[in-house]
Order: sequence, then structure tokens, then C-alpha cells
Amino acid sequence: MSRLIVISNRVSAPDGSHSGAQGGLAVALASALREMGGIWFGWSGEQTDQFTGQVNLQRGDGYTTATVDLEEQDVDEYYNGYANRTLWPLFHYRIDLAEYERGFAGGYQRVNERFADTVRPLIEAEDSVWIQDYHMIPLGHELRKRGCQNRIGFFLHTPWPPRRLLATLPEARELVETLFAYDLIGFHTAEWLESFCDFARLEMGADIDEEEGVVRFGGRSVRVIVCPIGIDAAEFREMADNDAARDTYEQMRRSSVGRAMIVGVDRLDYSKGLEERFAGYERFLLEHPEERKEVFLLQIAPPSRGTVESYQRIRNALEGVSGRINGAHADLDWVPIRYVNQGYPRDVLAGVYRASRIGLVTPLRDGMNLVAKEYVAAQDPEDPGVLILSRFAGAAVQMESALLVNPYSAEEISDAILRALQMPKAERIARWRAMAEDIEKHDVLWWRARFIDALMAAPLPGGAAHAA
Ligand code: ADQ
Repeated sequence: MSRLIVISNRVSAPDGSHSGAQGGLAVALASALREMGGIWFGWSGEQTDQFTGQVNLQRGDGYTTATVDLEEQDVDEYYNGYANRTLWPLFHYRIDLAEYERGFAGGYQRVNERFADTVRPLIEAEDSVWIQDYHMIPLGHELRKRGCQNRIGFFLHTPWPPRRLLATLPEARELVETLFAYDLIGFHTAEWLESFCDFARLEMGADIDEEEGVVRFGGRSVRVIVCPIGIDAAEFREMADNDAARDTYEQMRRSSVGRAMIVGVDRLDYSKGLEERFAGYERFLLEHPEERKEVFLLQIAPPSRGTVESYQRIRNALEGVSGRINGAHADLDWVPIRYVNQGYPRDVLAGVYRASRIGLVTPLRDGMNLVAKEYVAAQDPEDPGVLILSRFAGAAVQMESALLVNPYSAEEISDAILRALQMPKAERIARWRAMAEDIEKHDVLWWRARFIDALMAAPLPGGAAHAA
């Protein structure tokens, strides 16, 4: 039986000792590793003076983690640089924020080579390799160069940008060419997959076989699939009922004093549309003065990627906007926005979701968005809250029973808030049920089974075809 080698920027250890990868994704990958046996490889999160390629192996419950330290320059150029200042904004359609620097591109390439050198000796002949996300696009190609003949799959957790945007990246074509080293590429939605195919066809002259779901280029072919990630729905439902969640629920209910809570939970990231969300909420306060003191917005947004300037800017901007809105509208006994900059355990979040009347999830662009699914999973089936969801989140494809909005439109957000507040219970239940059933069916275990089954079904790569 084939072992699984999972490779991602950060790793989650069976004993929880690495804090890198968390949540549903970590659960799914860990369970796949336990079933198939194998290794989870990635960056340790630590820096070292001189890269040695020395692997820190930790054997645990069912699988092994292998991590490697990087040099400070690696972290600057590969992680903070190319991954988070170049690819992340570009892949989220923000070429205004994307920084194109040869130093970043070089560092990204160097670190991917270092990862390939380090992980290659750990891969045995029968293993299947599953590489995660935009940090590691060229890694499969680097492994092929080092003689790796195994099945290798790649999954992208972000959107894939439209071809005209991607064409602004100086090394776009070289980067996309490296993807043809894979046997399988997975995207969350058909839209991201189509954008990839557009670039391959129109910018590179690749041949698309839509029936087979195969893209051919330069004598190589790669299978492409739509494979939307889910959450661990059963776990989340149970969590929403545990002691911590119930305590939080009671606490939130007490502090709401009869007001309807609108909740937003996001990493503090410009892709999540937080400024636009605050603007939409303020619009609601202005347009519906009679409703004002009947609601409040709780926005939980722990800072992320704080060393990157665009993240410092969005943080400052949000402090300014929330402060201004509170200053303009607050009263002796009411504050319109509670803005909280920290992370909470998942069961506490589940309690918060359950105590709310509205979940406001309005990213400007999101590969999927798991918060929307967690929000639904945490609701009381007898009295569920209403999900307001951006049409530009990958999740919108599967969650059409949410109130879908254009997150750039303050008016649409304001209208949706009013509609959600006035929605009869029967409609709330019907909408919730449709989404909850789908979340249960297409959970994270479904996602990883779909990807791994497709990877196993891919023909074993022929030596010549991959001798790039
Ligand atoms: P993210 O951009 O991180 O993920 P998301 O899908 O919403 O976005 O996942 C965030 C996770 O972090 C959720 O599980 C959520 O519960 C948790 N989280 C958020 N805020 C938190 C807080 N304050 N405290 C504790 N936990 C918090 C990327 C892509 C997404 C894609 C996922 C998975 O950008 O589009 O859905 O990967 O593929």
C-alpha cells in the first residue's frame, strides 16, 4: 500500500507540538496520514544562521512529521516576500498590492529547491506525494528533477487569478510551466480551474481536453479537478455543544442584553473585506435609525503576517474606521462595533456563532472560506442564525441559500442585514437546512478522499514524460 507524503509550508504534529497548520485542514491531512501512514513535511517556523537541510523527525500517533529550519533571508524572500507580498495579493486579484521583485522570486525558487533536496531522500518508490498551496508551486518540478517518479498532486487553497492579472507577474509563464510536473491539480471551484486553463491555453498554447479534464503542454499532461474543501462538520457540531461553547453562548447572550448580534470572524487580511464590511454596517445604521440600538457587530480579527507592510496598513485602517464609527454613533448604553484583535479556541468561536443572529462573511475574494461553513455547522437547528456571504468567496457556489451579497456594495450589505433581521423563522430554518446538509455531505473527509482517489487513479508518471 502506498504511503502518503504531505508537504505544506507549515506542519501539524500528532501531539500538537507544531502550531503551524490548524483547523479542519490539519485534521483532514492528519487523518489521511494516519490511514495511509506517511510523513508530513514542511518548514519548522524556526530560523537558523546557516541552512543545513537537517530534518527534525518526530514520530507520533500514526504518522511522522519532518521539519526543516530556514535562514532569515529565506524567510524574508520566500515566505514574507514571494508567498505573502507577491503571490497572495496577486492570487486575490490585488495587483495594486503585489510586489514584483527578482529577489523574492529568486528566494522562492531557492527555498523550493532546498525543500526538494531535503524531502527527496524521505520519499520511497511506492509513496504518493500531496503538495499544498501557493508557497510550493515549483516543488513538484524540483522533485522530478531529482528523479522522483512518484505520483505527485498539488492543491491550491487560494483563488487562481484571471489570466490578464497573472500575466503581470514577470515570471508567470515559468511558474505555470512548473505545474505540469504534477499528475493532478485540485482547485476549490470551477472558476479557479477555468482561469488556470485560460492562462495555459491562451498564454502558453496548452491543449485543454475538457472531457478528460486534462491539460497538455510540452509533452506532459496534468489532470485538473474541482475539489472544494469542507470542514469537519461532525466535530464542529459537537464542539458547538460542549461546555466551553455553552459557557460562551450564555456569556454572549447576557452581554447582548436582548440585542441581535452580528458576528464576523476573519484573519486580519485585506482579502477579507473588513473595511467594506464596516462601511456596509455603518450604512445600515444610517439608513435604519430605528434598528440601530437593536443590533451590534462583533468583529473578531486576529492579526496575521504582521511583518508585511500591507497588513500593518489594513490593521491601522480598521482601527481608524471602527473608532470613527463608534465615535460617531455610540450612546451611553450602546457601542455599535466590538472590535477584537485576538484568536479564540474553536469551541469558543462555535459558541459565539450560535449566540449570533447574523454571520457576516464578506471577503472581497476567497479561495473557499471555512468560517462560512463553521458558522452554519454551529447553529441551533431549531433557531438558526442567517448567513450573509460574499458572492466572491469560493464557498458561495455551494451555499446558495445564504444571503449572497456583493461585498464592495455598502448598500447590498445594508439591505442584507435588514432582510436577515426580519427573516421569518421558517425561512431561516429552510435556508439553514439546505446549507447544513451540504456541509455534512461534502465535509473535509470527503474532500481529501476525492483528491486522493483522483491522485491514485492518475496513471503512474512515465519516466520520459517527466524527465524535465
Ligand atoms: P484562510 O484565509 O485562513 O484560509 P478560512 O477558510 O476562513 O481562511 O479559514 C480560517 C480558519 O481560521 C477557520 O477554520 C477559522 O475558524 C479560523 N479562524 C479565523 N479567525 C479565527 C479567530 N479569531 N480565532 C481562531 N480561529 C480563527 C485559506 C484560504 C481559504 C480556504 C482555506 C482552506 O484563504 O479561502 O478556505 O485556506 O482551503
